[in-house]
Amino acid sequence: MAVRIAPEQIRDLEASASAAHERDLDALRVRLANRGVDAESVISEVQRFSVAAPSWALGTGGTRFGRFPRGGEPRTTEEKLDDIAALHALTGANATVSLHVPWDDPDDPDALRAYADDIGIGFDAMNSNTFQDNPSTTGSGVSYKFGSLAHSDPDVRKRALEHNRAVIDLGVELGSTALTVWLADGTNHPGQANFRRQFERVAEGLRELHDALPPEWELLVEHKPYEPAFYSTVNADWGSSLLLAQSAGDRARCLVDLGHHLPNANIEQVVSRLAMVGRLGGFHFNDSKYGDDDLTVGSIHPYQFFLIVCELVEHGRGAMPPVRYMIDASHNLKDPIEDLVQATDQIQCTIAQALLVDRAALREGQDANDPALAEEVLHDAFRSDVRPVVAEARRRNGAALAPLTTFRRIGYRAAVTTARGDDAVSTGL
Ligand code: LRH
Ligand code: MN
Repeated sequence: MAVRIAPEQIRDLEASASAAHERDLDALRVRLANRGVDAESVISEVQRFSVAAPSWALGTGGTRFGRFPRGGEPRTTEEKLDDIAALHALTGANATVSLHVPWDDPDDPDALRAYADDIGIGFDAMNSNTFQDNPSTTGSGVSYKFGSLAHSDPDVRKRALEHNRAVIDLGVELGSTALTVWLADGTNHPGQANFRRQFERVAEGLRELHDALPPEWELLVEHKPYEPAFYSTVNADWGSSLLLAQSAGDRARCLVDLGHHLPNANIEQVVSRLAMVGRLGGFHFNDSKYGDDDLTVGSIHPYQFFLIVCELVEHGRGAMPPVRYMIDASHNLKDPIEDLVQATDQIQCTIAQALLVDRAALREGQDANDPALAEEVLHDAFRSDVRPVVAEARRRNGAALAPLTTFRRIGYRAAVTTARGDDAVSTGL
């Protein structure tokens, strides 16, 4: 029996916090008005925003050194949708899920779509998987050990294309309109493979996939510098990804996973470049300290995340541009839903801060070569406590003022652990 979180339940639990919220909101409304900012425009833009939840991050993540499942994890794709519906009830900003095949491999796509419709969850980009051997994707005699679309063996490449096309077919049945292709393809040893031949094989494969896209669909290519390959990766950086998207076709764009950049990379500039040439397709939001750590959004580099969102608002002429926003995280220690609540809250707050940037004053500082002034303009926005307008946006979406506290007070995890069992473990990373 699925556990649902109803808007009335949230309202009743948060009734005592409503007066304080109104006071904080009124005070912020005045402060913003003094800066020429209409709080209503910020509230409605935050209300409008939604970020897809990853189906592979509703269980406990782990590393090669260990995994500490907590029980009560979703055992089926339906139960993952239940958890995303609970998340969305609290944030008002996670109306879609991004599935990963074959970690999600529904027997009856129509039934799954009907189930999702019932609970108000849609399907964002589908993710294929040619980085693990799996009977349903490789079958016998084929392995992705030495790559997939880049593999020297045409049978392996053929199999990888078949899998991607099958993922598109499933997505069509579910109402999705995008395929994300992240390839682990690369090498561990100098000389192991020819860089150019590998790249050309991948480019050819992506062109074939692009040309097989149903109408309205788009192809997202996701770059990553290393892991699991530790000497070279075919689609290692934004430059390689842009070349692959441009050679694949008009409906191919680049997906930027924030954790897929070498230390000190200027990710906000990467975003600006891809947006400038019309090839920015979407994001996997997370944060990192060292490698592809898949930590909570904005938990390590909040100012960098703010600068990235400022580039998006700039590109969107004062609003978030219509690209695909998704979270891609792995929860080794935190409750998966709590981590996704915090990630979504951080994204909502950062959007509100970016909307406070006085872009005319910033331009003035830039044109006058006055870096101190330009920086002050950014700091003014970044140092603004926007939580009241974000809470109000959630409240108007029928969601929670304080989603994490309310999630705990509702006792959702305990309820689903009773329903699913202590040993229930989810598919995914
Ligand atoms: C690769 C990646 C990719 C997914 C996987 C779950 O590191 O970011 O987006 O396929 O994580
Ligand atoms: Mn990713």
